[in-house]
Amino acid sequence: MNMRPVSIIGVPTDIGASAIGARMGPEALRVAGIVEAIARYGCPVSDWGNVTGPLNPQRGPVDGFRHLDEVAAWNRTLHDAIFAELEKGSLPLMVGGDHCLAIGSISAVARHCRERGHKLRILWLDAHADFNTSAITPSGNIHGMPVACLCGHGPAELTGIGGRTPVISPADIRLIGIRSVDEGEKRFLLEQGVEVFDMRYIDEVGMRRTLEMALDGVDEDTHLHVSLDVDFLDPEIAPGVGTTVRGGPTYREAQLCMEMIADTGRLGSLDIMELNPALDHRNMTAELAVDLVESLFGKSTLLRLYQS
Ligand code: 6HN
Ligand code: MN
Ligand code: MN
Ligand code: MN
Repeated sequence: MNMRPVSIIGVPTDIGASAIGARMGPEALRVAGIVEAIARYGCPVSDWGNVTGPLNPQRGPVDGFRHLDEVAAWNRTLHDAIFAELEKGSLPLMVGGDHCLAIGSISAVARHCRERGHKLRILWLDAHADFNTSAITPSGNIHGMPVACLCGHGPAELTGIGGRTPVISPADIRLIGIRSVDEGEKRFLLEQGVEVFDMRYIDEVGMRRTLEMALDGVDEDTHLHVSLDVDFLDPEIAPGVGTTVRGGPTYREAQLCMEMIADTGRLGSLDIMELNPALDHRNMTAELAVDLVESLFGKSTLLRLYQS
């Protein structure tokens, strides 16, 4: 179970998306009780409020990127905020905000790991691969590009945050729950050798085996970063997101996924992204995300004590 103090950092922007609304995600997660949920499992938790950045100008893409300067500004701020928390020995929990912001959080995590000699493993839980570049993107939306940027494929403003390019190697990351990948993106994933556990894989072998595979090699020197895009979840249980795709993990599959991550005891940082309260019903998606966070922080570990 996690013993590090958790630091919540809100990032109220939808700067990397074309649909707006994810800017309200941090507040919806607070209203759903994210702070209390973590505290319930004995974790010290502080909510540091929100970082700030440029407003969303809602412009079209320029040279294949929508809002590149603004996206870079948010991510630089985030890198600094999250790196400072890691240096204090805290477990940063970024609440977004759209998924382009994982460039900043993971740049900070990768730098921390580099400087402290930790191994890094990233679990990217998403319906999408987020592996587009300006040359192949169908939308220009940078929330479809963070994994590519982190692997060094993107503009210098986004690939060098934290002082080194590439920030990560494809070997550091596992994509899980994938079921919507663009044509050029598919080829590029294959070419780069990114490990993808798509929904077909989860259907065939189950969530348990999938997580065993994705966590293979994680040991006491590993810093585990989880980047949860809430569109990972089936839209029937998680409608509050701008980019829903049918056929995602069920409630129980998602819980098992979080429980197996908790069992490693290696969770070092977490992003909860893409929640769009404007599209939600009675905050149900935020409440589900909080439910899953409880499992990540040891809810079932306590239950299992009674069973043995
Ligand atoms: N997300 N592949 C699509 C695009 O526009 O690049 C969708 C990306 C969605 C991104 O959900 O974080
Ligand atoms: Mn550390
Ligand atoms: Mn997604
Ligand atoms: Mn995503």
